[in-house]
Amino acid sequence: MPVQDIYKAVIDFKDSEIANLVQAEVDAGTDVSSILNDGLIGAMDEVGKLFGEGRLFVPEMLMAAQTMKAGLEIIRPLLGGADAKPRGTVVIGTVKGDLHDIGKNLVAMMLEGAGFTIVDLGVDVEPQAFLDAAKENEAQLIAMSALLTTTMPAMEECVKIVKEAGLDTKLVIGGAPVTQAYADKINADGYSADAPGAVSLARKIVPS
Ligand code: B12
Repeated sequence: MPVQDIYKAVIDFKDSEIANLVQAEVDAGTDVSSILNDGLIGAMDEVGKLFGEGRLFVPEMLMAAQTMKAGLEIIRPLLGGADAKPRGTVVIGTVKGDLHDIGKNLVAMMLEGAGFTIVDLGVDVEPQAFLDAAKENEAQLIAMSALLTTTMPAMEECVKIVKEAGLDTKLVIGGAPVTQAYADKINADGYSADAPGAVSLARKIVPS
């Protein structure tokens, strides 16, 4: 089944082949939702599972995410008409003072692959900029990344100003030094140790 070729190409990191495979399916009239859900997202779910089991590591996860993104580019213009409604909007960024973005990018890619609309503010993002972007884009979720212990307080500041502003937007945090205990302490709505976990978290917080 050709959609399975797409699924397999993502799992096998065939980033040079994926665009052609997806285009061929589109040309053959295959349902775009099936290409997305059974092929691209299905494969990323499997990658997340393999990562969770310790059978696949961060570099492989990045390669799979990049392959998935290349496939997603082909069907992106068609998604509006497909039966694949967006899951919600996530404003994501690395917090003020912090330039590490590999993990943040991976989380953004996985969330995009899971059907969320991503507003990526990049690195060194002020708490107020998260709040402004969440308002402007009517985001359901703010996702903050920090890799330095010295930049973690910027997360607390952001949680505080978003809650004070009375927004419905939920806040999730992550990054190597961040823990569930820290998330609880600063009153964040969720934490995950890795990108597949960020997808599960976002799906739980923003039900379809
Ligand atoms: C690569 C790297 C750099 C690169 C960053 C390149 C880039 N474009 O990102 C460069 C060389 C620029 C760099 C610079 C610095 N770095 Co550096 N860096 C690293 C290193 C080696 C890897 C980080 C990484 O990318 N990991 C791979 C990704 C995939 O993992 P991750 O980010 O943790 O993300 C995963 C999860 O945490 C989670 N996640 C991440 N974000 C989010 C967000 C949400 C919402 C959720 C749910 C989940 C989630 O999902 C991701 C995927 O599974 C780490 C060491 C380490 N092992 O962490 C040091 C490290 C983070 N760096 C460190 C330091 C000290 C610095 C510098 C201060 C060095 C210096 N003296 O100049 C500067 C700081 C610059 C700045 N202002 O940010 C220290 C931090 C110490 C501390 N506890 O604060 C570390 C731990 C190294 C060390 N052992 O000392 N660094």
